[in-house]
Amino acid sequence: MNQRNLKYITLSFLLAGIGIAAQNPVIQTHFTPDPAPMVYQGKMYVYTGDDQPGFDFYTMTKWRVYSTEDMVNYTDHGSPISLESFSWARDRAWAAQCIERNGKFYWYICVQTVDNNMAIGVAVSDSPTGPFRDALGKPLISTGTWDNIDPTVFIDDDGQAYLYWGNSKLFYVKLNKDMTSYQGKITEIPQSVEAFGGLRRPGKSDEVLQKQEKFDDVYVEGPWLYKRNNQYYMMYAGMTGRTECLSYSTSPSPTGPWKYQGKIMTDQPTNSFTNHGGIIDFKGKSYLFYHTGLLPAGGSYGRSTAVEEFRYHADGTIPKIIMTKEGVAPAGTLNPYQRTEAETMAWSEKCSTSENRKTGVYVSDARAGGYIRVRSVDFEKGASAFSASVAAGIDGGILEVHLDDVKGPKIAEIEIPRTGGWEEFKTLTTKISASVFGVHDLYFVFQGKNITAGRKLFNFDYWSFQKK
Ligand code: FUB
Repeated sequence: MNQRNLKYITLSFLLAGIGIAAQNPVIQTHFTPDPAPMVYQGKMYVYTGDDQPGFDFYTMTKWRVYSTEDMVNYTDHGSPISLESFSWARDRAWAAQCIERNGKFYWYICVQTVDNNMAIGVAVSDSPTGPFRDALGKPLISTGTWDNIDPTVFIDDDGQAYLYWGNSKLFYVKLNKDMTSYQGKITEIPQSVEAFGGLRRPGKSDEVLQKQEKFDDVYVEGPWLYKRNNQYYMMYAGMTGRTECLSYSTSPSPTGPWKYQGKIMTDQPTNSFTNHGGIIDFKGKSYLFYHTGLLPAGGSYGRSTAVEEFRYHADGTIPKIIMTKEGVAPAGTLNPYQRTEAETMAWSEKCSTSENRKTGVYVSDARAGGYIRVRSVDFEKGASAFSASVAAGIDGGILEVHLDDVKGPKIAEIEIPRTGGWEEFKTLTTKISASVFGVHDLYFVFQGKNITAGRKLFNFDYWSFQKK
């Protein structure tokens, strides 16, 4: 490597280290509302909905799963469940949460039923990414109302599991150990100023309430129950100003009485009426997952998962959290010498993801000028070759590999010939053309030769480097 390259790579490394590129929303290939995080065996899984903007309502039909080991590179695991997974579901695949118990994964969802009400169901799997199946073949909670949305589930240290849910009213039941049935009656938590900061005035819509001077905060939806230092926390979407805020209450017991603690995230340029999320610890840090409408073409019906790190105050209270574009710092590095799925990414433009039975999830529709950014890749002492599994129905696609910026030093390039079809993946290998070592952000840049601008170039399944 010459002196100029060395200087460039060192400077790029420093810039990458201070995280100047956008990181929120964390998924750009699909809309991902209502994020519900779960930590399992050293990985953070995030279960989300799937907004379809253009319908002018929350007309959602499926749910999605992502995972990350470093909080910046997220792997797309596709959509293991949809309305079709529940024979009794009709529409509105709304907010959901997954939890592990004894090696099984229980994904609590809510949907509109054939009788037009909302009900809560549960799907079960042996793996956090599926396949999942409807555990009951019928709803777990169905009371013939619209109240049954947004389930949150929590297992206490004594093994007792709790399911909370509700829109404008907050309910809970104690789940049995099988996680698919419950004991006792459904209990409604009384709404009070002490518990949730305000009171819903009967007969008045949220819009009317927002205009009233005395209107402060009120429980609306999206509960998230967890425990920290023997205190129980209930985060929820409250109502204040022009959009929902995230607020929280605490209690010495999992069933209340709840004491209002204030707003966590409020009055910010979110471009979404709703907010909904979860709080979780991972690798010694605390994170808030939430959603915004800030992705291009997003909005109230095109919402995306975002994440911020925060620190609890010494007394256990949660600080006010600001939405940022930068998101969180990497909580680890990525090893480029093992197979990495192309759908593991920190940021992407001009591509999407698809899945089929043979290949699973892969990056699809790569178009000229698009790219995938993978953060914090540790090349250690150096790489000698680069391999990529790609598929193309036409010739002319080029996959370039750059360091630290779309226009940073190019270390590899693969010309992609037609492989026999858009889903016929072939592994192509090339030598590394410049010296690379240490930690870098990687950019896989899509280019086309003699291909009409905007046309699909190739699909991309996985990649790896060979060590020097
Ligand atoms: O995503 C549909 C609905 O919007 C959720 O169930 C609510 O919490 C709100 O985010």
